[in-house]
Amino acid sequence: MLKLHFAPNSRAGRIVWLLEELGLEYEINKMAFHPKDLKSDAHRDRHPLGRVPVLEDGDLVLWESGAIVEYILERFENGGLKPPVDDSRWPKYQQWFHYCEGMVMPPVNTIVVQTILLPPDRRDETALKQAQKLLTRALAPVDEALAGKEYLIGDFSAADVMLGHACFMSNRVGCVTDEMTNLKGYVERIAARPHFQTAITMQ
Ligand SMILES: N[C@@H](CCC(=O)N[C@@H](CS)C(=O)NCC(=O)O)C(=O)O
Repeated sequence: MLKLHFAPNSRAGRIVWLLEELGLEYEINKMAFHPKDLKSDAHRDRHPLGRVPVLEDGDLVLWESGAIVEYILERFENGGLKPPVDDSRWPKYQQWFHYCEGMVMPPVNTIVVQTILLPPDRRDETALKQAQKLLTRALAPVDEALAGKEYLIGDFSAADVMLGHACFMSNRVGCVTDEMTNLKGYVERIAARPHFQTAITMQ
């Protein structure tokens, strides 16, 4: 059975969300979002940087949330969450899927580090402001693309599992502005999905 190594309030939520949307069975190893678990020898054996998510399937140990999502869709079932390569929606599906880790999550990481993870005396206001500016800029095209659409490529897809989760996190850190009305509505739609709720509230 698939085994997901998980910590709360992390990208591992994406994988729980996907597995739940697809109705797949899985086991879960719940760890604390804390070095005592994530940097333990046992977890470093699974992931060289001691990060989550990590998926185990038999002898395979796989990390990087995007790669895990693709693996599950290709190996198990895609439940219509990924358009085929000859579908006209496929290129944009790819674009938004990769925009998540490529452009949106780097400034989200910096904001989380500079507002939560670092002790107040080690925080850097300039780095924080720069990341907030970068994130707001990176979200603008997502807001634009969502005009008249419920989800990134129209119907719900695994691009929403990746980038929708990142937009939810961006909203949490206060970077989805009131002017981004399409994106606000999108984050609300994502948050209202029952399987997303299961994932985001998991501790
Ligand atoms: N690009 C990686 C990022 C993995 C990552 O940085 N995960 C964070 C949680 S969201 C983590 O494990 N952080 C713990 C740490 O940095 O010590 C992915 O998409 O899986």
